[in-house]
Amino acid sequence: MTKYEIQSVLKGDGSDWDHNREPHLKDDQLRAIYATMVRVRMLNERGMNLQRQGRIGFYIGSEGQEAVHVASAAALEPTDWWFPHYRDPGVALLRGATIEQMVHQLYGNAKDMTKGRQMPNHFSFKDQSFFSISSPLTVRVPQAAGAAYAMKYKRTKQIAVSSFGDGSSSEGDFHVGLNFAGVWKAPVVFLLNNNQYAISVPSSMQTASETYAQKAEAYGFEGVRVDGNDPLAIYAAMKMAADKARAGKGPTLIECYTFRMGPHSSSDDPKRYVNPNDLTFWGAKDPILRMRNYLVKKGVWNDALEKELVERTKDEIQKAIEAAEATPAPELRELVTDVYAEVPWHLEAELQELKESVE
Ligand SMILES: Cc1ncc(C[n+]2csc(CCOP(=O)(O)OP(=O)(O)O)c2C)c(N)n1
Repeated sequence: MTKYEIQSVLKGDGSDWDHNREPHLKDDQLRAIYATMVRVRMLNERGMNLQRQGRIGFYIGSEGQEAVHVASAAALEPTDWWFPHYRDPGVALLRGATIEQMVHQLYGNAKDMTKGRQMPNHFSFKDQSFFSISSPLTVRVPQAAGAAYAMKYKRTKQIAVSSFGDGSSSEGDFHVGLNFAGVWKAPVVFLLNNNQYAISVPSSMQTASETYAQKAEAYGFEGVRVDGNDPLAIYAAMKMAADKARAGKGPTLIECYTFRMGPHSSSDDPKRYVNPNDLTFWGAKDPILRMRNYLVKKGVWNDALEKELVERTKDEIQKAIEAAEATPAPELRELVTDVYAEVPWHLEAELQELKESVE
């Protein structure tokens, strides 16, 4: 295998695989990865519909890229800090966050953990070591590098993961974060979701390098390139990188080569720039389909389990929407009381004005 060749375990539609490279996961772990990817896909479908119906303002999904974040998270300890891309809800779900918590956030209501002060989909789950999602791209790279250095300094044995897209690698923060992590051997993994687009800008216009993985070399650490539609290959790459980071051997950059099967967000129309042949090609490599075929062939999944998962998730999403729609908006007053213990007179006056205008 050449240095930046794409690493894979699954072959074709997933019903065959490379037995020498297969990571040895317990049946429960395999089922959890698969179920989480399905839950993410179902939440995406419903979330996009809610936006189209005018019930929420914005949605951003991860169709076709579920394996990148879910299989990676499965290779970590639940206390390892995840500095998320906006396409990563599965990390929090795998670690025990609920769909209901996510749906409250989509509605920006009083039970939204961000109290309506973030865009929909910009979750934050402290209990799941899932850092607050920032709208400005790539800030999560130096954040994760710095947090990882703190973990090393305090000898906590945790690691940090920074997850972001190919377009994000054009920001200065990418270079600042990778450089810092390389110099200080910070226990961090950089997970680059190369879905081949940054909104409408194709990857070919994003970099002159042949791969993203090779960029790690300039900062003195290893880069690997993985099939982003192969949960087993992603798990194996993240496990290797996490073990290495925990052993004090520094960072790794993992490039997951995949394709964005949906729009960038609810504000985008990819029909204007994505070639439909690409969708057909990548649709056949759907990570959920491949994982299901693998699990069925191994005898750990079947139609009855599939039906139960789909029905349960449908019900969970429906109940979450009903709960979110029955929850009032956050208290206006908290806009200032969350910042000031004693509200200054001029903000009190502004608050009064705001209340009158809302009423
Ligand atoms: C600093 C900054 N610049 C621009 C934007 C606008 N913007 C939001 S998403 C996006 C594309 C990001 O592409 P990529 O990093 O490849 O991630 P993807 O959405 O493809 O997963 C851009 C340019 C932003 N949010 N922040």
